[in-house]
Amino acid sequence: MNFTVLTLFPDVINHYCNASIVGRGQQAGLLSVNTVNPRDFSGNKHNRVDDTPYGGGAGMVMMAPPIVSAYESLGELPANTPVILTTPAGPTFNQPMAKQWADAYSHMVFLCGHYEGIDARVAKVLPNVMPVSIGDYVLTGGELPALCMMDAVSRYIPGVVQKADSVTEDSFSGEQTLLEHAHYTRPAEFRGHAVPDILLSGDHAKIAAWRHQQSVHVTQRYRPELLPPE
Ligand code: 6GU
Repeated sequence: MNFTVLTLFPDVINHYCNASIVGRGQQAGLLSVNTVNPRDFSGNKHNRVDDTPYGGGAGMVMMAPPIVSAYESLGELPANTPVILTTPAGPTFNQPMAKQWADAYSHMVFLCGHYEGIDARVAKVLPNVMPVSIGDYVLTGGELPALCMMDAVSRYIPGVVQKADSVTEDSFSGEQTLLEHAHYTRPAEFRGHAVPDILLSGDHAKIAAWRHQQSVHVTQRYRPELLPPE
């Protein structure tokens, strides 16, 4: 998978993507993350990439020409390559989308919005533009959403996550619609809190049943709407 991020803050993207599991995936050649800065395509002496909104109102709007020029600098991309436009005004990203994108695409472009938004003509001019939000709150820019989505997609690229089970067992992964049970590791006792005995019992059937019951409890408490109807 090749990710290209159009962003005014390439350092933010690269710092995260060069660390941890996504960084290791890049080192292993399983994925790549590249950034292009629309500011380098401003076409004006002051490197301006935003302007006041037609019709008036608060804030600034990202101009279309620098973004479209930045995109065109990428050259030929696979025909189905999506351009994910990060915006609170879109459908909400979820786990099935992460899986589907990982399966469907070899290249994805993320366009990180800033200021009040992006000139609407960008979505008319670029191919395969899909607005996507990461939830019902407003962020100052699209870098964190792009990172969230790339991270979630990366986990579905074979080899990126060490143990295949840890992807399919996760909450929201399709085979599992409950929240995850609690996890414990050494030490067996910490500040008066012991690890539940059953986890030390070696009885795998009992452990599986206990974990399931824990999952139901956690889901009941925090996300009851995820529980199947009675
Ligand atoms: Cl994708 N962008 C911004 N700026 N804010 C958001 C978002 C995206 N998703 C939720 N809030």
